[in-house]
Amino acid sequence: MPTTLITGGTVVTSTGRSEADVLVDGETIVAVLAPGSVLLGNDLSTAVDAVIDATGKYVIPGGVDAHTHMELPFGGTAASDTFETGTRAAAWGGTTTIIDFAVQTYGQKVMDGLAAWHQKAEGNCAIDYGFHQIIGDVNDDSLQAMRGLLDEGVSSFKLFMAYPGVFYSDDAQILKAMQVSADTGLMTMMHAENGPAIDVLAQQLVEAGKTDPYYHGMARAWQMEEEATHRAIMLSNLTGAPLYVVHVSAKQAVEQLAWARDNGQNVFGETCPQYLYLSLEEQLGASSDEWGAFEGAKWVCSTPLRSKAEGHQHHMWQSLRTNDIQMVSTDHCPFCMKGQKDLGLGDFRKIPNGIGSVEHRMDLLYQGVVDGQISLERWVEITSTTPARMFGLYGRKGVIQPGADADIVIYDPEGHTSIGVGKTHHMNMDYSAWEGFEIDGHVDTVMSRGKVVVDDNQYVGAKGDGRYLKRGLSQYLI
Ligand code: DUC
Ligand code: ZN
Ligand code: ZN
Repeated sequence: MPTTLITGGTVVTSTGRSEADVLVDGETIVAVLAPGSVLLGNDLSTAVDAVIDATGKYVIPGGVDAHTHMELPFGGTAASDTFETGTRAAAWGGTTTIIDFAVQTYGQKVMDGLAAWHQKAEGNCAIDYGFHQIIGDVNDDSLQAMRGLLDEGVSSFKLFMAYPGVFYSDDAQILKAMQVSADTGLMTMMHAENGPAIDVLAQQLVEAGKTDPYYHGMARAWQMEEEATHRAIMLSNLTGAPLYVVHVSAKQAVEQLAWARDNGQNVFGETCPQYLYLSLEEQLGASSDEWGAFEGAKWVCSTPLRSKAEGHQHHMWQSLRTNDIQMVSTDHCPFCMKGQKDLGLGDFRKIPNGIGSVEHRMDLLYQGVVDGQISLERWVEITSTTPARMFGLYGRKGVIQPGADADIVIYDPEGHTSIGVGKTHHMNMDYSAWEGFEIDGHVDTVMSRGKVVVDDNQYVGAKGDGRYLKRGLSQYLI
């Protein structure tokens, strides 16, 4: 197996940084050494097959994006990134692992849903991938099948308190699924918004002629998120199920999570770049010659963007610092404006929900380091180490240490990244939700299990490089 030495860089992990060389043998990191180490009389740089000079750069574990939706059928269409295009875009941005959501639809068997996801992904991915399981139909058969998920390497399942008639579970179904979660250790992941109440508000808005994309966020008010988050916490408290709330956007929902954690509950939360950087006010102000106010559809996602005046974004950065929120995923669910988002012209309820960010998460969060919001180590922790540990991948992923998979990103703090279509954009979308964002940093080199897949602004990997990851239980629970 080829050997590679990464020299001269600053190795950054969640616990610190040091000047060190990293030795890779085949797919694995075998040593982290003092710079210029001589091993058994050999100058290592002459003994290896390849040397990568990382002088002046950060050497970090590859990003782990624990929330993506490649090819998800949703809102009358399907997410526009395939596993091939989406994982390649992820690699471009320094993410070397995704955990995507396999779907059990209403009436379908859980294991059939999982098998369908394997079929979509196998042989197509640029980077390693795992699956969570969406349970879209909680019934006796699914509850039984869930007990077999861990054997399949799936240690988490997601329920929806939103989307009645699609993925929605009522409280009785949630309670039963959480009992299985408490019994097995599978993590319950929750989309926490009160869907039935939201649907009433949305209908009232449309009937009042308020059909623009902005009203999507008005219908999905923060009270809907706070209430559902609280309900999920109490059901988790009652059953003893570990709970992970996805795409937290409202500061009041964070307060619920912090309260539960302070009470000693195994409750966790993720946020996404859109809830750190984007706002409802910007969506309201969005307008273009092509789309008019429908321009705002570019940022229709659920949970929705929140008001800057109400301080949600500020609170979210603060929560990342204080660990009230533990990690950042993307909820990557891309749709094109033409032929997809435009299904909702004249009725915001028909706009497919989702934003594409899998390519930009590492850069966007690094900008938080530059802006003084988080430390370098915390950047690595919330984008790589914690996601790996939360979902049973730590040791292989999320860290630079001997024995770990050689998923390594060389990040140049002196580099620059201009985000946008025609600049850095490899996601299969006809627009970027991040158009115009300028990042003081750059992903230079990306290694996936020892193979360089991105180098000097070139993609040099191949479809099928990525392998399925069987995951264990969350390492926050054992
Ligand atoms: N939210 C989105 O924005 N898209 C996909 C599903 C979800 O919950
Ligand atoms: Zn969701
Ligand atoms: Zn999602």
